[in-house]
Amino acid sequence: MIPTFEDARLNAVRDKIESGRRLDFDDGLTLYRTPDLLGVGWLANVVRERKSGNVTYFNVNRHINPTDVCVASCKLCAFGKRAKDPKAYTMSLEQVWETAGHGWSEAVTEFHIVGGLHPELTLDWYCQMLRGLKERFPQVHLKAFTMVEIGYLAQRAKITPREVLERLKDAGMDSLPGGGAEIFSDRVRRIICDHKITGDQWLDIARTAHQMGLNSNCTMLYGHIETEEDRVDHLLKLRGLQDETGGFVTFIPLAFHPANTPLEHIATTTGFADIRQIAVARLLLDNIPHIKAYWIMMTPRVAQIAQRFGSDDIDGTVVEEKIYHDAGATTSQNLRRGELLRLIREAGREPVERDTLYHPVQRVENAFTILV
Ligand code: V47
Repeated sequence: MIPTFEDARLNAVRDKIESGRRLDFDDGLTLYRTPDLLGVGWLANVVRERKSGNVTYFNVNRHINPTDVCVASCKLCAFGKRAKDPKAYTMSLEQVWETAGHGWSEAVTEFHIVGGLHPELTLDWYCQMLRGLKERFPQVHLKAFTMVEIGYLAQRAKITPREVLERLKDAGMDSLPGGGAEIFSDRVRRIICDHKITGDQWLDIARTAHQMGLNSNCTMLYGHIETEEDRVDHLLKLRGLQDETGGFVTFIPLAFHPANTPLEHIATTTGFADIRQIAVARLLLDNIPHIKAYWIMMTPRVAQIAQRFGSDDIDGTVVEEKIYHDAGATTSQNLRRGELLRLIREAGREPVERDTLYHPVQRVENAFTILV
């Protein structure tokens, strides 16, 4: 039975959830503004358990960032560098393929590949990269390129994003990660990422990918200069696109890490805000199957608690992480499979290893089978 809350506004939200009615913009603001975090979390947990029962998903993945050279200079980012910056790097194709196989004894099921907007790397280069990875690691799912990278490749090759997606899909891209969405508000984008595609363009490219049968994730960057209204608007836009396409698999809220960015003066988010964000996402995004608590961003401790506040996924082993660590993250860059299992079990959840599209993975020592 769902309890009665001290904050009467939460009772109205509870009634909607109980009767299967959709939450609206004002409900979203209530969830952000009520001091009753336990109440919000309680409701989110009800929805989470309806969708995923007692299971928390994780995967064994590896991040690969082929280059940090980026023409965009987003104020939110500490990762991107100008081409002439002596600290900038760009891997050769051989280095990408070598990195993919490096430093980890557990067989990964996913490569998560994103990078800067490099002014010289061509669409052909990225296609070769994917083909080389598929040749060497045919069993590994390639979750590659944000909508922002797709938009930039289209602009440079003077073709449409659909054509770019077709070429990459043909070369082995299996799905797309959720990054680069930031916050859809034009006012905020002009300040934090003014050279990036607009929010509408991000949504259009995601729509095109989904229409082509490619799944993707989606994200929201919060904890910078956005308002609560901007966050609700962002989440409802994602929900609207999901109604149309059904192509989003997982939503990942991303807390802004200000260190080493031009927005360094902004305070980092608090645990309260991070946990609330997970819960609000679970409640507003009623049509997106999974909510991921990305441990790299939240710390393993908070990501673990999030498993009782609306999240049903803790991401994966990662191995090497640059975007958050360049922006001051103090978390480790990898977690072994066994550590993920322990975090999940100690939260009272049942761990299930998944592939990128949430098929269960069965392991016998270092080999795996995906149960479709
Ligand atoms: O696109 C960049 C954000 C994203 C900062 O799809 C920053 O499964 C905070 O998208 N502080 C990359 N955030 C991470 C990402 C992601 C992570 C895990 C899983 C998945 C998935 C996607 O991080 C970027 C940008 O939105 N970002 N700089 C920063 N200083």
